[in-house]
Amino acid sequence: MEVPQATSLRDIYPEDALPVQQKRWENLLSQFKDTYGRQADFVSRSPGRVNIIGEHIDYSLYEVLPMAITADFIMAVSVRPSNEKPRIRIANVQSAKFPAREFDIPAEGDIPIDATEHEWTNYFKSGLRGVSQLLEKKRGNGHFVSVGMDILCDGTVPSGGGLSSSASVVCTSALAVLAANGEDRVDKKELCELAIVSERSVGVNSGGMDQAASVFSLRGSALYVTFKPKLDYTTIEFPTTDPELTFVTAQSFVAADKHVTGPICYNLRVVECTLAAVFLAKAFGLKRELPEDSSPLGVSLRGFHDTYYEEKHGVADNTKTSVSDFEAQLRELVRLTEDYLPQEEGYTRGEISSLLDISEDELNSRFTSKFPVRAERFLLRQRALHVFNEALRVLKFRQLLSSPPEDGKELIKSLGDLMNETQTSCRDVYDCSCPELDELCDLARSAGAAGSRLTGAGWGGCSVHLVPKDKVDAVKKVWEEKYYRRKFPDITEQKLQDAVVVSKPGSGSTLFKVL
Ligand code: NG1
Ligand code: MG
Repeated sequence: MEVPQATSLRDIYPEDALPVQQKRWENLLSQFKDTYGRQADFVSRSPGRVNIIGEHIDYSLYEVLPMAITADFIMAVSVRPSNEKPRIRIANVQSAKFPAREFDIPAEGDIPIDATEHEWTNYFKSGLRGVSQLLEKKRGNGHFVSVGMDILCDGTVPSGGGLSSSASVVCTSALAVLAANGEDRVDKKELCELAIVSERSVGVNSGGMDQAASVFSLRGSALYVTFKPKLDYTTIEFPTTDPELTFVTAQSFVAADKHVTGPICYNLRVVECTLAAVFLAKAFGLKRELPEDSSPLGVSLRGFHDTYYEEKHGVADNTKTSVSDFEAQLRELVRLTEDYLPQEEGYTRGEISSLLDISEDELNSRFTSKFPVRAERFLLRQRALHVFNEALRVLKFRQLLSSPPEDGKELIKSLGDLMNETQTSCRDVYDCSCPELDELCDLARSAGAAGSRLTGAGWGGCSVHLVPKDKVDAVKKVWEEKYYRRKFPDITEQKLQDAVVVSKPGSGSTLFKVL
């Protein structure tokens, strides 16, 4: 599947978004000319995503169900003359917030990226670095140096908002660098894998959900993303129901900063899930080492899951197990975890290393050094229970979409119930919610939302709600009165507009040739 080349914005955005997008793109292209004195060659584009269900399980390699949203990152590019030293000039339409930068592309070695600083061009650099490494391998004629590029960007995905702003920048950047270097027939999976690796180089050992949703999405469909045995996806049409299924996203305006290495931090959850996998493997007496996989630290709960069934139940290759058997396995793993990981108070490094029969130094070097985490206790039980139960909810949600009950009201209630269970688990078991997100969800449910939950990493950022169309205004109203105007009395109308968005499943990465 190749990244589509669009010649009209109609190929990219839903009808009702066209007027705004037309003006936005015209502004980008005219500002490009003013900035660089010539017309852009092409525009690269990748959207943000909202995760409908399957939270904090992609890095454990379980399936997730996101969809692309209309908000995206667009990048107008022109290739600089090849007889000059290759140089990057990158600017943003929001020049005050994201100041213009210039830098030469080094003749040898990788593009330098200082991941400790929150420099907005780091995500572009990570895309540039990823593409350079890919093309060096692919073209095989020594060190690859990209052509010079003049760039102007415009992003509308709120950053730190759980709608994957970072992934939209990395996917757009990688696509732009590929196209600038003559690779304008880009395989979607190649672009997605490249974006996942690239984003990890700027310090967040994320899963692959965001990049998959940004690259693969087709308008009108949700995306069912699998990570094992390899990254793959299927699109799932939303059934047309009465009342119509409407997804609404609402910002909490609490900045979720994943780079915080405090107890509530993304990287700590990745470490806890990884430790839970190796702990369970040992506790269940698995003989074989867990298989090396594409999870951030190389072994995952999914790897444990498959190895357990292959070894203990003689299953040849568990990734080929039927959905119903897989569901039964997950239910059994929930029960076994309750027995084998009894400590609600969590496990210390000492307890874990002694069970694994390794030194604490080895434990630290293998699991808690790649990304710095500060924690005395690791809540292995809670994290494993959330992951197995959440993986079950994704399967049930997908089945409901694929074979919906006749009655639309029943469908919306069943889907909503699953989303509410996810929110409860994120709040009480995985501890990645926050009071503001909980309040947005309670208010939405009180006004008729069928399902309400945080979306993305949590600890702030965004929420997603399944709302029957005829209840959308009531939900917006209760948020405005009881949340936004109360917490932010001087909120501007524009910020209020941007806070709540009715999200239709949008299209993914696209290249747009400027004619
Ligand atoms: P957000 O918060 O939208 O960037 C993050 C991870 C995802 C996934 C979700 C939780 C990054 C880049 N993305 O999404 O891989 O783990 O949290 O489900 O960190
Ligand atoms: Mg992100």
